[in-house]
Amino acid sequence: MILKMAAVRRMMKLYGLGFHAIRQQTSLRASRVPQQRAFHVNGAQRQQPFDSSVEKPQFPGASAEFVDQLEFIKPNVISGIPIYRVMDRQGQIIRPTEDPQLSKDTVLNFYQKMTLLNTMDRILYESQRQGRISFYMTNYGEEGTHIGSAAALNPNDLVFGQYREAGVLMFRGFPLDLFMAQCYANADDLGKGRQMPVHYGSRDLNFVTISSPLATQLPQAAGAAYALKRENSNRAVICYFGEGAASEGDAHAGFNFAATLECPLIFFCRNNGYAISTPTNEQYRGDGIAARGPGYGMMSIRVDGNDVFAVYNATKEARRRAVAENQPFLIEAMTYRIGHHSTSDDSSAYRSVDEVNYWDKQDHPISRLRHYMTAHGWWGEDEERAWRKQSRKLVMEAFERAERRLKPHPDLMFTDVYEEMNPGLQKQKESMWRHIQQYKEHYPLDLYDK
Ligand SMILES: Cc1ncc(C[n+]2csc(CCOP(=O)(O)OP(=O)(O)O)c2C)c(N)n1
Ligand SMILES: [Mg+2]
Repeated sequence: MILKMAAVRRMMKLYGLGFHAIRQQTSLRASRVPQQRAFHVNGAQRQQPFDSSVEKPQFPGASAEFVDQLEFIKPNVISGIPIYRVMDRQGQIIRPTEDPQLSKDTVLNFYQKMTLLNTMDRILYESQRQGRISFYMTNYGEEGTHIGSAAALNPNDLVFGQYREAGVLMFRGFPLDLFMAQCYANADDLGKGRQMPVHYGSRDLNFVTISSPLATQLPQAAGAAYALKRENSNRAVICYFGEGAASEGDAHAGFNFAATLECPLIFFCRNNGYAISTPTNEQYRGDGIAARGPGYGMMSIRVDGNDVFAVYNATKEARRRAVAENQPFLIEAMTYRIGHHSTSDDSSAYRSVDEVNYWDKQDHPISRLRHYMTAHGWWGEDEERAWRKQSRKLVMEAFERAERRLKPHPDLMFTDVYEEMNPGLQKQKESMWRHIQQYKEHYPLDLYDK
């Protein structure tokens, strides 16, 4: 027995030393180093009487007390997480202290970006319907989540998007011509025409290129946020994703890495009610996405995504604290996808027109902000008419320029993967050119960059 105790003490000493050494080596001392628990083996040396109620659990994986009654934790222990909002549906500020008190110019900019996005969506959606582009995804109804969150960030914060966040990029200053160039896959496209439409990316605007496989961006964002923390850069990462993507295994990996590595990262879930045709009541059983935050040890909040000020306030505070305290935040923005999932979807097959109309007519982020502006005397019918005309003109002109522009040189399909093209790719390139020569009539090369 004495020998055994001595062995345990030696082991603890070893562990203690090891832990200490690791701590000393790293310059990345966690800002919230968990309290090391005192290791007491209660009553080990004690004689009778023995009081089991004073025993404390020593398991390294939990900080908790013992109980002596069998009881399962109910899944709804966290349920009905409230939805933070600043404005009611009529655009009236509910509690004056929550009003972010943004200037008239700032609010007008929010409104103009939200409506410009809406106009761009309409024109590109129609353009796909007319066969001019291959695919499109609209952002209808989610404009408040984009603009409210984008405005709360610093321009050098890094953005990882899913695919329905064009407003974030627009807010950062991505020009209409580049949106169009990407969707038309023309020679001006930053991605050189190699991606499906709406898979935008911009190095200059710190917006990582969209990838199609769902949720890949979550672990990538955790990695990027960890790198930014190591650089002491005072930058944050924001990672957007849908409630459907949150069911992917990668979402778990991203949440857990971000929490354990204490990364300055904002996970921003757009809960728009659907993942293509899968409604939320088939997507999960718990109380949405915000309820998962505490499970990962993450600060979490649920906000009204159709209230641009609520989104702004929540993101601003999450951003401030994420960087100041090196910890991730989870924001679940409740909203509604008014459009079809994409141009490959017909949502009338799985939801009613009445349901869609409710959100379009009665709980829309754009009309809510407009009510607010009107109440302040900042916007009226005349301004609206003039802006509608002007914004449509801007979009149409960019659209016409993009359509006229040449396509990228076909060779570009094979570049940029390796610094030097490897023999496999070289062979594929040659075979492509043989094919093009053979079926010349189907390949109008004069429309491609020389
Ligand atoms: C790994 C993976 N599985 C399936 C798909 C097909 N897919 C594309 S979008 C989508 C729905 C995603 O829904 P959600 O995350 O809620 O985003 P939303 O479209 O509502 O904005 C699915 C299933 C995919 N792209 N990647
Ligand atoms: Mg969704």
